[in-house]
Amino acid sequence: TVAQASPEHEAQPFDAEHPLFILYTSGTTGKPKGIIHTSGGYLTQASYTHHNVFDHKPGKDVYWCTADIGWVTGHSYIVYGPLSNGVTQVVYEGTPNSPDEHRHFDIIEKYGVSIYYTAPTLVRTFMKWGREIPDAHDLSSIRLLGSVGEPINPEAWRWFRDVIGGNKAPIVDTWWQTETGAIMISPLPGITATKPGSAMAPLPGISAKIVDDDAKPLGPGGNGYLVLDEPWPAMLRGIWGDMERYRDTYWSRYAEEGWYFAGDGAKYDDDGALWVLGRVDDVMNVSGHRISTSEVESALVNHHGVAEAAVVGAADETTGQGIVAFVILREGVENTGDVLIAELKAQVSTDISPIAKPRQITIVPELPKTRSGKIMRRLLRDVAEGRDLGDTSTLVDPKVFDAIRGK
Ligand code: 7RM
Repeated sequence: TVAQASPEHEAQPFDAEHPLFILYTSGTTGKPKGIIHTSGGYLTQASYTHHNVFDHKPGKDVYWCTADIGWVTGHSYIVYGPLSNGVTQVVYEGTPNSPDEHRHFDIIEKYGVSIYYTAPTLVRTFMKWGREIPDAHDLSSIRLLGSVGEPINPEAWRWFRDVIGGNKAPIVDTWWQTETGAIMISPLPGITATKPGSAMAPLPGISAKIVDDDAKPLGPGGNGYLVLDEPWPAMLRGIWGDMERYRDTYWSRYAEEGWYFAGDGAKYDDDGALWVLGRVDDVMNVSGHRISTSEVESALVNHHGVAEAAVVGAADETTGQGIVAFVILREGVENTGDVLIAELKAQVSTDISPIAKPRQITIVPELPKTRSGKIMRRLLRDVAEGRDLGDTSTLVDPKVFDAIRGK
């Protein structure tokens, strides 16, 4: 118990390669992998990125990373990075709507939170609840916002900056993985000019490329695979108990080049800004056109009535895959049925192209998500293709499927 614990703690030295932790990935795509991290490199990079990406000033800032401590974001940016930098921080566990939807804003106001690091899924939830809620609070202490976990759609980015950031706080959209241990691609506040929805560029010391199947680097507009072509201090050291799977998953695709395969699709825009498009397994193939799920989701959320959208490619006899969308409406928006669905299809058609128009759109009350806010598209594909559900053990709320199927 706490009473029995010693008030003294003497730090112990460890070898740099001493194992630090094994963290199982959330497994949106299948069997979880135990990712191994070690001490020296991981701590160095967690500390360095926490200091620089969040422009953290010890003793001045009040920092709040809203992640679960059991997600890698909690490990690197609640525990190791912040504590190594002498942070003053909010550590909070609980839902954002208990006792009511003001919870996060009450905390920001009460403690004067200056750096707020969260996930796009929560930003969209706040949008759904309406801006009256944050508007009822003094959020002027906020000077920096962060986003992590999935691509942030431009609409949510703008809302985040405007409503939570007082239209002045920079947003750092941080791309990284359990496997990378620390932030790899992100703007640096006050240094990098940002664009809503783009993670912009690799951090100093990090090297990334976007390449095609033949390892050819792609220029602006080309949609390809994100690879890390140089090592980095916090890189994973293996998959616990399965080194063959480790080699196979990350190092076999570009074995000749010796590049790390991240499993994400990405592109550069005409200004050279980097856009992460989501997991490669989530890219759809419609009549030979490669369309990313996040692009279609972003177009749907652009409609004023839509709070959140999840898109999957379901087997289709004529087109190979057909686009199936699940959509949550904003609070107070009336579901006009076919009229609304026609509007949504038209929106995607004009925003992207007629080929990206969903074959089917279903209005649902909830989406199946992991605790880190990632949509379980594998399970939605099961629903769209009429299959029984696979492993649902990493879902926050397995009951959402009754609602989605209208039971
Ligand atoms: C930190 C974390 C990793 C996967 C990754 C991406 C997606 C994370 C962003 C992002 C676009 C971002 N670790 N992802 N951050 N996609 N922009 N800023 O999430 O191991 O749980 O997931 O998450 O697909 O490969 S994780």
